[in-house]
Amino acid sequence: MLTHDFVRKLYDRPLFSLLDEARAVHQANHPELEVQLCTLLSVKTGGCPEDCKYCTQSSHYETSVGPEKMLDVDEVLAAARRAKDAGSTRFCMGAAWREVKDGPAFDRVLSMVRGVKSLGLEACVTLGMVTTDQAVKLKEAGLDAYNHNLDTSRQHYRSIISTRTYDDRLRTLENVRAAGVTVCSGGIIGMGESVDDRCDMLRTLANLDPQPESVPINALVPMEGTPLGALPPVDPLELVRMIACARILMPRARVRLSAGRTALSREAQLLAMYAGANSIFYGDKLLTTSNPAEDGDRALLRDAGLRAMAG
Ligand code: SAM
Ligand code: DTB
Ligand code: SF4
Repeated sequence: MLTHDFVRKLYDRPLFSLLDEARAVHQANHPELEVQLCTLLSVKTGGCPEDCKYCTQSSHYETSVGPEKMLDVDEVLAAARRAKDAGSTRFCMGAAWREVKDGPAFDRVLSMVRGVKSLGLEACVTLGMVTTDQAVKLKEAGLDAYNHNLDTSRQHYRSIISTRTYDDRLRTLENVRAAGVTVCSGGIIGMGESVDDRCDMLRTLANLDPQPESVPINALVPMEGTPLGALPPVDPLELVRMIACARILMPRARVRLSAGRTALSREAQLLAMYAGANSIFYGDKLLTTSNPAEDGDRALLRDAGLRAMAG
């Protein structure tokens, strides 16, 4: 088991020494110069009963995002087809739910998963808490991965979300694992947490057995109307440190440079990829916020001699 002290010493290393090690681990485990492109779609937006302080979709805050109807399967599959044609190999569907409830809405998600799989894409969903039975149904529909982020440390979690606990979060990850679906779990930096909080989150993720196959590292996108809407932007070098640590601690995982790229220079994004990020969200929208344009991302990879992962 990794200790907090070990992770903290890694995080505090001189930047170049941290980068050297991250690069070596990356090359040993992911020798191909490849970045996976994933497209996100919010299939049920807004009106969420949870109170995550960063989120536009929580019904607790007045934001520009209101509750919307769930999308139809056909609309979702049309978007998935566009994503595939544009070069994505993974399609991630999000719903602003506290938890999955059995019934027509969940059945619709199962149809979406079957449809996305029939297009030859990896399918991922993020739907809040799930039971093992529900995760088994998702697995049977063909789901590859379930995203459920720890977001931050156990300690800091309490000041970010009051409507559920860290243990609820860990239980869902166990249920997903028990159903044989791969785990996608990471977090956000820039929410007023300390470096110890960041290290604690990394330690918890890396000590999961088996480790998550996919680790998204988000930089907070401060959204108007949310309690964290006025926080200052994170220093891109902090994001690079976080990614380098994730790469070293979870050598086989796909580390995803996730929300917050619109505030990063091309150079900062490439440094994050050098440090071990080998996936980005592709397409000009995340769930409710904007993401860099596709042509700029293609140019970025091309200029650096990186390839988009083939389907
Ligand atoms: N409702 C589901 C849940 O929370 O598990 C799924 C959707 S939720 C929007 C997925 C993840 O997006 C969150 O766990 C959080 O890490 C990330 N996220 C949401 N809003 C964000 C923001 N403003 N900035 C950065 N990351 C954000
Ligand atoms: C993750 O860690 N980041 C993605 C994905 N998992 C679902 C979501 C980012 C959302 C950013 C805020 C928004 O667009 O609403
Ligand atoms: Fe709801 Fe997920 Fe947003 Fe939290 S992060 S308010 S659970 S949609």
